[in-house]
Amino acid sequence: MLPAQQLHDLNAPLVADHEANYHHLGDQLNRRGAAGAASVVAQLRQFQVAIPSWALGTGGTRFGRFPGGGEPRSLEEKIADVALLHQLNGSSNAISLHIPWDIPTDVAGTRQQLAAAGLRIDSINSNTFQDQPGQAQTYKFGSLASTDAAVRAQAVQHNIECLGYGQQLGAQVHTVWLADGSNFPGQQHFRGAYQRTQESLTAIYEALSSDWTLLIEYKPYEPNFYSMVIPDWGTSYALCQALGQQAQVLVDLGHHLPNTNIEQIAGRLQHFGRLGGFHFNGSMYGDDDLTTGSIKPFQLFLIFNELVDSAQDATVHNPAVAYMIDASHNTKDPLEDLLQSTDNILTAYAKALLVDRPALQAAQAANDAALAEDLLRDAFLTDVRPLVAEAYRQSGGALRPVAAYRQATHRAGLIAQRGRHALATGL
Ligand SMILES: [Mn+2]
Repeated sequence: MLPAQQLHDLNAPLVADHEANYHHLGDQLNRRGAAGAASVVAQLRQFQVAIPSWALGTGGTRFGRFPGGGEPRSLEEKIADVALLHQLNGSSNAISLHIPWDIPTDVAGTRQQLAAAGLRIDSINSNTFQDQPGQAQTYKFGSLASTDAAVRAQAVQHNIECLGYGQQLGAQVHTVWLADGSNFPGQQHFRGAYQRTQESLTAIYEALSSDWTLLIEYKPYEPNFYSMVIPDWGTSYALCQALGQQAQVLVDLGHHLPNTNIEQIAGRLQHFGRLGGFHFNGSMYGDDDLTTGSIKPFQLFLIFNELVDSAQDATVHNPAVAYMIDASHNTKDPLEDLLQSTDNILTAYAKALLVDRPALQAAQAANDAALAEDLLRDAFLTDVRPLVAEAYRQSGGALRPVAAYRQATHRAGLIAQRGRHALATGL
């Protein structure tokens, strides 16, 4: 983390400009009769997005990987990186772990480190898409859906072990993403694979504590390219219905075919009270894991419009959604990418909070398509950056997190400390 004085000094030259912009926008919103600036800032400060441990190192493609140096080599160093992000933006108070990449070796020490940084473990993520050294059975032909009972038993057992690690660290969410599927027509019996998956998930669900949530993530293709056992939200939803109330659907922005109406999926799942988790990233073609909001900021705004609409509707009974950034690529400094992603997420959220909702509902009731769209445009085209910056400032962070990170030459410090060729575990 940065010394408090250094953060203060980095903000100092920006304060006068920021205050002028913030007050100007506040006046503008007041004249428009929109939500007040202070109320939006308070809601932005409440919004927390978890950081996954695997996003702290450089990602890669199957063609190569170009690490930038200073990557976290241990769970402790991963927590230190998230602590820095949270210091700079006040919006990253949780970390998601991946088992077996992040098995805690010093539980008391890890809990202490988390508490000191104001962080918590958000979710535990299982991994049955790779074989681990010394593993008895292979996942080459699937895990929870495997035709081999011994493979399924091993995969179920791994998930139950994940619950144990999570419990030690105070997590309450377990995420299952299945790579299971097939590459060729006829390879897999669709109904059989679904039935086996439901039975395996039932065994995991039965091991779940009553205060935990099981998130079921879907993905249309990759790593299997003909069929995936859980390809869409409908399949996740059906599995949740079969399992029980503690099972919830996890929507990952990149896990959709191009042009899918993801905002409608978000609205539909909240209507059913089954939207349990949301993974943010950016996508041009598929599961590209680019910076959230870098390609389709209007879509991100429309998604937040649905989230805000449901949150403000007393008839919607959806549990609190676990938000996480699930991105990792080859090009940017991962910490800069996560700061940018969080900034884009908060920007979209702020815009959604500015939508004149009673007017929008009246326009929808009157089938006034032009007015309804204009009301969304009014909110989307508002430059809300002063609101996001004010949220950072009130949380004790940096007015411009990426600029502060750069000026503090933090990456150079990490490289000096961890080495140029430090490799984040699991990647
Ligand atoms: Mn995901």
